[in-house]
Amino acid sequence: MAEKKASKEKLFNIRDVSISESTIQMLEKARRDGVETAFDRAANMKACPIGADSACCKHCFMGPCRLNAKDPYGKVGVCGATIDTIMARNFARNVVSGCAAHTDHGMGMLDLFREVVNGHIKEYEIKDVQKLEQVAQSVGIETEGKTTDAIAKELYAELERTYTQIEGEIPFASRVPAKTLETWRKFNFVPRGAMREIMEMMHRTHIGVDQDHENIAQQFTRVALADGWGGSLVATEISDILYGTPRPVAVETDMGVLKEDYVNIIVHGHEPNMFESMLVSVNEPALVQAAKDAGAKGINLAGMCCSGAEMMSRHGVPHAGNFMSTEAVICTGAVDAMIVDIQCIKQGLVKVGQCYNTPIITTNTRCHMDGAVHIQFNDHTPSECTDECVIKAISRFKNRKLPIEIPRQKCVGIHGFSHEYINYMLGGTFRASYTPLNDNIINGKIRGVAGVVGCTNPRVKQDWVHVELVKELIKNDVLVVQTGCSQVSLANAGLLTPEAAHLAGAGLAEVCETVGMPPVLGLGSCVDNSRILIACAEMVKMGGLGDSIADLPVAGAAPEYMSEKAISIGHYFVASGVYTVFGVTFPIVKDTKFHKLLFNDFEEKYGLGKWGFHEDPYEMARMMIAHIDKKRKALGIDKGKERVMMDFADRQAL
Ligand code: NFS
Repeated sequence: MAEKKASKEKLFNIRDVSISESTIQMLEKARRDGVETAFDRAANMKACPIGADSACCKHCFMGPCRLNAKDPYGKVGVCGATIDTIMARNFARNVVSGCAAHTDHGMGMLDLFREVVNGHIKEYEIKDVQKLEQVAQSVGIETEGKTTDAIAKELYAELERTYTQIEGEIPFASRVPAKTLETWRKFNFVPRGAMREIMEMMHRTHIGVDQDHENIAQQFTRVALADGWGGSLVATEISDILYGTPRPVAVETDMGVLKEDYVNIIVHGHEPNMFESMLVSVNEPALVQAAKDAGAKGINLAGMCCSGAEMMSRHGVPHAGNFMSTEAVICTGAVDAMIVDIQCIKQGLVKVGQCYNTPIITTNTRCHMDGAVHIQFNDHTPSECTDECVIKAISRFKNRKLPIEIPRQKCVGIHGFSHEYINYMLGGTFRASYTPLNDNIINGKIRGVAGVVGCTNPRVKQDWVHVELVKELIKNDVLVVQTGCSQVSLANAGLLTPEAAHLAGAGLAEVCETVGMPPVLGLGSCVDNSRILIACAEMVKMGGLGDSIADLPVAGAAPEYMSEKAISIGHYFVASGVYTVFGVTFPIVKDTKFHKLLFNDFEEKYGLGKWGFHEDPYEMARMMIAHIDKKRKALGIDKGKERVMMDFADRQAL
């Protein structure tokens, strides 16, 4: 049977699934070595068409019930649930899961902060006092004349409300532009505390509770906002306070950052704590000596996925690749240990690790994997775990037996554009503000700003949709801000450099050349999407571009998304006022009331943003640019430009 099954395995053309040359090279090697990756599994696993449309319900055991997407109102579930109820409930649970991931991460950061502030943890400290004061002031804490310690304690108590508060508004609601907040209050969208919102959403999606898609959407909007302006923003701000706010730094990316004659350690995951401690361990003289004694030139540390994006932004740690390259990188044979914490960690890594004798080490209580080695990380004694991981890697280096093949691809880009730095960069030390950005948008040199973020997904050609979309946007004078795997796609394509300005339209290129910045700005990890929210809030505050985030000429996209976290992020952008376009697939049936709600009514009825969907990057760009132009027109800044911008059709014609 097994042989028969193997002969049925579909072989795909490797060049069709990725544009990352290093990943392609490793997928070819994997095939030669008989190793399977998520690309193989995706080719051999047809997505369930009913599930893909979100037309099935399995929340009770009278079902699962399957509706017909071609005739959405022709049938209901056993309980009588309509297609709109079923899709809204499924979507709500996606948002809950995504929000829970980010808020739990943020709460972990807050736990660490509390222990540092109370003096129970000595290995970490408050590194960025200025940021601490700014964040404290942003939630109304008086900082004048107070010690750092006192401010930190007050801030901790205040931010804990983000999670545990039962009534009222989350603390960072104070940073939302007044008009946007007013809209949220009107429609009951303001989160109280994340735990309460998640609990209520899980309750309301139980059989026989909330059966009105619009009412369900009211609650999942609160949940999503508890992520963006709550858990994610707390994660970003506390990380900056403890580890330092990122500033631009040149970083090497792609698999060429691995070094054959070094002990190579890859950290892949999402929380910065373990990675920060790993950075200390790999520089520990005794461990460096141990590596040398084993015959290595030293220890080489690289990141992957989101914590990798965070560490490259904050400390310039090299980055080996994004989500769809995590199995491929092990096929180099050069990875002496892959150390993971939480989120986006494929279980398939364990098997690939076994094929190349690379230990996959889990470190977090929330994420164990069958077949992986577990070395528990503890914030109170961080080096115990990370030192042991390094020792494991050194011993694997000593016992390397398989041939090593490291792809040559390597790119240097500039990363680490926090929202604070964008301020400084555009305004200078003495007049740090978003005014120059707003001015350049008003005068038309910059047409608008787009956030392009999110995962890579084996259902589409890895990196290709990200890269083509971003190129199209900058060509049309749209400044692009990025996070997460998408940022890595563009970094590997060489677009995070000031030199990439030549790919931008004349207006954007001029601004980039004057300031010396890339046309594509990397802001960090996925929780750092909160930096984009704050940048939007600052743009509103500076004036000239309307009163709410929904007035801004901005748009967002996650063109290769795959996770529920991405759905939560997408919805908090929509609910904050941003038109947000997703690619790959969308869990919804067209021509339904729920579809109209997400893709139209959030903008028309509530005056916020709305969802968009397209698989094609050029069409996505066209949709986003059309939206930006619509907002420019509404602001009355569409006329009076010295230069007529070439529109998408003209460029296509060329
Ligand atoms: Ni964000 Fe996607 Fe994962 Fe990061 Fe990458 S896959 S939603 S980008 S690593 S979280």
